[in-house]
Amino acid sequence: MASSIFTANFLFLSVLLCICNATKVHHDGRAITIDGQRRLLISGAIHYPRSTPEMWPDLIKKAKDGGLDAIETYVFWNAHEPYRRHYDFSGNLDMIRFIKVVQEHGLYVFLRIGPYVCAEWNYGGFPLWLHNMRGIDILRTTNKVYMKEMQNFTALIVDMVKQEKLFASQGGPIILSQVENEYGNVMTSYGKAGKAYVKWCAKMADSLDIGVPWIMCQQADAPQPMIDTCNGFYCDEYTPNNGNSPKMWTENWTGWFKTWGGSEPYRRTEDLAYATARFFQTGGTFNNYYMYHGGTNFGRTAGGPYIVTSYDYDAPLNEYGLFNQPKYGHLKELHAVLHSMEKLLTSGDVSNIDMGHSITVTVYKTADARGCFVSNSNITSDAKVSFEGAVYDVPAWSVSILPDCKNEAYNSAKLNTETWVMEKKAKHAENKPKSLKWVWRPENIDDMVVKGKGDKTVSKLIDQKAANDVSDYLWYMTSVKINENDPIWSNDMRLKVNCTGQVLHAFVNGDYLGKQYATEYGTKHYDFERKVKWKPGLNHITLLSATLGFQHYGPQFDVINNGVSGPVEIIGKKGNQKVIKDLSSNKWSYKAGLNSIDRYNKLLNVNSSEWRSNKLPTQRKMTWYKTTFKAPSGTDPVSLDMEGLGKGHAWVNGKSIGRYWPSNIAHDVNCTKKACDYRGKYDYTQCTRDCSVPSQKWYHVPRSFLIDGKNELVLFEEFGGNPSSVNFQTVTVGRTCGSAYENKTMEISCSQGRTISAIRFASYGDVRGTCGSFKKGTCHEKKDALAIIKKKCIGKEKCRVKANEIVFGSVNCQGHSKRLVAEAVC
Ligand SMILES: *[C@@H]1O[C@H](CO)[C@@H](O)[C@H](O)[C@H]1NC(C)=O
Ligand SMILES: *[C@@H]1O[C@H](CO)[C@@H](O)[C@H](O)[C@H]1NC(C)=O
Ligand SMILES: *[C@@H]1O[C@H](CO)[C@@H](O)[C@H](O)[C@H]1NC(C)=O
Ligand SMILES: *[C@@H]1O[C@H](CO)[C@@H](O)[C@H](O)[C@H]1NC(C)=O
Ligand SMILES: *[C@@H]1O[C@H](CO)[C@@H](O)[C@H](O)[C@H]1NC(C)=O
Ligand SMILES: *[C@@H]1O[C@H](CO)[C@@H](O)[C@H](O)[C@H]1NC(C)=O
Ligand SMILES: CC(=O)N[C@H]1CO[C@H](CO)[C@@H](O)[C@@H]1O
Repeated sequence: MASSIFTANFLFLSVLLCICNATKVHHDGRAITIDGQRRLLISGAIHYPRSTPEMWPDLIKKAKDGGLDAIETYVFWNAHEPYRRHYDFSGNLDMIRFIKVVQEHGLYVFLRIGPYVCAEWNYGGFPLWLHNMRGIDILRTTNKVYMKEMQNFTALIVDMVKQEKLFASQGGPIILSQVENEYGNVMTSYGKAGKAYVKWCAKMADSLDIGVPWIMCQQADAPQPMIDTCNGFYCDEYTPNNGNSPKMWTENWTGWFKTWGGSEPYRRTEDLAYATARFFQTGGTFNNYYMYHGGTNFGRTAGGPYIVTSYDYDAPLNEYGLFNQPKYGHLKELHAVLHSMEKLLTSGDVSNIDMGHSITVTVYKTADARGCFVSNSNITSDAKVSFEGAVYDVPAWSVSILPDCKNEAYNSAKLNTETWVMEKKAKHAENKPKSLKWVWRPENIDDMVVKGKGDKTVSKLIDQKAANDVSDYLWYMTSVKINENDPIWSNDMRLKVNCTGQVLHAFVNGDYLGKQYATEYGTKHYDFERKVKWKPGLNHITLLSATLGFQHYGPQFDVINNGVSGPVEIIGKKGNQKVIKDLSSNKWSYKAGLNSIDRYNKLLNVNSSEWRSNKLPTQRKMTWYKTTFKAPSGTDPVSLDMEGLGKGHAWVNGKSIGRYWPSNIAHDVNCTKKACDYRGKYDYTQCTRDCSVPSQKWYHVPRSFLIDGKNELVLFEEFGGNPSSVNFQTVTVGRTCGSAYENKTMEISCSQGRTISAIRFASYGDVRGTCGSFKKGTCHEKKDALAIIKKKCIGKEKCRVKANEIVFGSVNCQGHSKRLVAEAVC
């Protein structure tokens, strides 16, 4: 009896304790409410495995300074549970530590558990063992085995978070959580089961009793109490599926990802600011930038297939964690203005005035205040908008915000933020290519290509998914007897292999036939076909398939083929007659992986005595290279220049920095020659740069991977390349271009202790051109702007100059906007 009274008391006490510092998160049709207050919330995505724990505090501090209220992250199932019931939450997988760092900075957390996450992440975050479980055909449907596993992982994450009291309902920072992800986009392909699955997800999530709202993004039929939300480049035209759900934008795409063979997509700051401002103008109250910091796909985490190692995403913080200016600064200003209008936007009465020509004025009104938006969605025509006795200059495809309905505090197309042009520098002699001394050794592949010896034999071709993702590589080996009197025998006999894997290498009787790879993003069948000199009798065929990440998106993406899908055929000719010998159901022997990498992508034999220092080979496939180097001095981020290499994987001090493939040249034809026009609906093919150069030549080496003494770089070169131009450089601001419209303040800064060394251009008026190519306009200052800026800025780390006539004298631009522009060298 006594003990049960004690238990009851104890429970009562802990409930009390919880309530004391709990935060109540609810919502109504207007906004998320926190402790009863409607909130305007700005969130940004930072995926913890795409940076390092050492980078987290700085990234989150910058996010907070940029005006964010919350950090959003997915949870990455296949990273945390690489083998069933074997978990990893160490290093950059320490999700709890990440949440606590956000908490320490006083920001909220939006935890998108999924556990399907898409995210251009390998297999969308699903572990391959899940696909291979008995009783599972397809994932993301009402399959009992799948549902049990999905619930098990979701519950595990919820339990871990609850233990640490990290939900807002427990006094923690997590205000929102998400189950599933963009299922609405693909649901019809699952038939009736799709709808049932959504209901089950909602019920399952609800049963976990987390005390904060759950979200299902892109899910028009999300059952209550799940909140349906919008993802996309624009969400102004979106309405949630329930009058009691606020208008929330869970993925506001700040840019786009890059693919091998692709150029660099980017999204203009003016357009991103327009989309965000329009969203709040049209009643939005929660916005999450996807991504705020994109980061790096370390190890084999890149999805795909064909996503590159950098996941920079043109986000406000670049891959290295530095400001992506002007995006970061221009959004920071927007956030400050929006936050100043929180009460109006979440509680005010709304009225819209259609001014024609795609111009709309929106007025928010409470008993004691008014705030206005003036949007010009016209793609071509700048507008002078007359409203309540004043005239506003609203450029095409822009939104002006007047927090008091009188003064323009912000316009999405008028940049008052500097533009940084980043540079890579090899500042120290020790980081120049010549100072690196290389050793090498071959990967021993004789067992496979000569002996045809694998670990497992099956009488069919298997998909690479069957190998449980222990490696990028799967060897397929078989032998075939052909005699000179076979009907197929002739002197024109070919080997033909039908593939869905991303890269195929083929060998016959130990001789290399060549390689082939898919040239486009997405899984495409391709045929490898080569003439072969067969020998009478037994011939050994060895195929090596290499994946570049498993499909991460699409209807039933989880069953899309990857590997040697077949058929594998020998094609001969008798006269004009084609004769085919199909080897697809031969006895095939399999081996997954390389000898020198374990199933966690860790290096083996780094210190083996096989390393050779003589006659460094180049263009030799399946070759290991090793060198030591000194870390570049200072604290600037470090980047590895891989020019000259083919394709492979790189490790620094045993830590993977990801797949490399600098020999893959961006084939695009779409590179925007001039500055890309921000006006009009953006899609990711619209603005790209860096065509006809390697899709990715630079690879981020986090500072925390480096030590003071000798560092070790190890490369596995799959295609063959030349490491002799590899070198380490640091990433810094090379030039900066300040910009400020009339009466605003222009700031230019070099950051990280560097000072402004020269001013290349300065003018106040209707300046033309862009950073690097500025020209004075038809109206400009009378005083010597260049001399004024030089005097104020040279030798300083940062300088601020007011854009007005007191400083530059009177300038008559006949009603056109004036701005101060300067280009500085750091
Ligand atoms: C997950 O499944 C294991 C058995 O495989 C079980 O021991 C564990 O309790 C389950 N975890 C949760 C959170 O349901
Ligand atoms: C854009 O503005 C021009 C000039 O005012 C006008 O002729 C045109 O109809 C407008 N377009 C739209 C779509 O409103
Ligand atoms: C490869 O096999 C697939 C499936 O059988 C077939 O559709 C395709 O036409 C074949 N060849 C190529 C080049 O895609
Ligand atoms: C290789 O040898 C070096 C120097 O002896 C040592 O510091 C390092 O830990 C070794 N690495 C491995 C993976 O054994
Ligand atoms: C080039 O742009 C066009 C039109 O936007 C698009 O359809 C095409 O896919 C783009 N090509 C590439 C390689 O991105
Ligand atoms: C800038 O300030 C001056 C002086 O206060 C004022 O006359 C002018 O209208 C302002 N210009 C703008 C664009 O706000
Ligand atoms: C909501 C939304 O805008 N979804 C879009 C996301 O992006 C894909 C690819 O560009 C579009 O097909 C969707 O319509």
